[in-house]
Amino acid sequence: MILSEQTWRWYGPNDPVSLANIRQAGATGIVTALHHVKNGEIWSVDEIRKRVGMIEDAGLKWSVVESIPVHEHIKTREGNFAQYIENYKESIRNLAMCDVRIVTYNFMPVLDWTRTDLGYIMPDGSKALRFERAAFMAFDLFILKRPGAEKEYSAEDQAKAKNRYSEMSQADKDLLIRNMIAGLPGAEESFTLEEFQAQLDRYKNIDAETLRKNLILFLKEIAPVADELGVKLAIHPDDPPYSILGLPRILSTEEDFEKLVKAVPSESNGLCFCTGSFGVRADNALPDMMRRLGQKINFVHLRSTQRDAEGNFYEANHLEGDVNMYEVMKAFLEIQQERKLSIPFRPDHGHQMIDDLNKKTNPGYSCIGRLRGLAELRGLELGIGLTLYK
Ligand code: DNO
Repeated sequence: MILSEQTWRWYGPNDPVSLANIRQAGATGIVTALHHVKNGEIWSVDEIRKRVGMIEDAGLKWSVVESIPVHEHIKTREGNFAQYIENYKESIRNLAMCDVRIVTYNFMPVLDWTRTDLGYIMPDGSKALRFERAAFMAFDLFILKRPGAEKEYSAEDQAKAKNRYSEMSQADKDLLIRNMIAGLPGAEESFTLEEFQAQLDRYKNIDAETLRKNLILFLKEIAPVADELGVKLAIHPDDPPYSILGLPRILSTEEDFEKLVKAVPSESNGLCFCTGSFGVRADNALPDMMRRLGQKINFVHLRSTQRDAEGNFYEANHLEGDVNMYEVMKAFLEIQQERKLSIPFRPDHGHQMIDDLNKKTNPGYSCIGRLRGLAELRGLELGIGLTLYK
């Protein structure tokens, strides 16, 4: 039987969760990035080696890069984009030289993942991340005051946003701004409101098809380099998986990913199957989707969300919420047996709980909640695996 490789996201030497902690949690692989290297610059062999050394000294392995950031100029194809693409290729080559061969990235304009509330209190007292639609619309319409935003919301939604906004204290507003644009862990940038609007403006003339075209042009350049070196690329889906703030989003569904595969049929052109991101859409039938895309899945994020009729969602415990993790895990095991390949997954996010409630933690990336997630997920995988494959 082939089981997955269990990995853990580590933000580097400043992460409050140490490599020793991660080893005790039971992960064997590390998912990390050189967050100190400026977006767009080359990751040098020296810097990569240093990081590999730290990880190996702790008895672990650098299994996956998450992420080499894609510079905004590559997404819009302006400014120095050609140079940034060359740098990207060079970083891939340097990683391969150090035997790090899975590279995650995303192509979401301006913002990476987006939540409105980083401390949503669950009935058991732990804290979860949440996307509240009314707060999000209030941010868009009344805080950011994005030109033209009102055209994108129904009268009913606008009324909800107005209500929500009128309930907010100044402190609530400040916190919402921070949550929205000051950069969640792993995000490449953080902005003031003015800077943020200026970034949005850069996408005025870029619709989804143009952005997709730019992604394909980027992939056509980097995939051959990755192919040659046996590096696997893993694009991360949009989170949440739909357009926000008037920005185009192009990786929210199976069809979106298929378009990429069709345009760039390279071996290396693959997916980071994130159940938490895709799972926010009820029309993404995750287990079947996973089976159909199985050959192209190079990395997996396991996490669940709970939606409601208002379009809100919160991050549920890994085995609860809308994601049918049992069926997902069955599909995951199937594709691994079929490909005769152990694919890395990481427990994505976790609730802030127990001692972590009194610590300063990276939102979504505290230790104990992820430890719980990893323990549940690896137990589930082993249990299903032993029943089905012996
Ligand atoms: C959030 C993460 C994302 C992800 C990037 C990949 O928790 O899943 O920040 O790392 O989108 O490029």
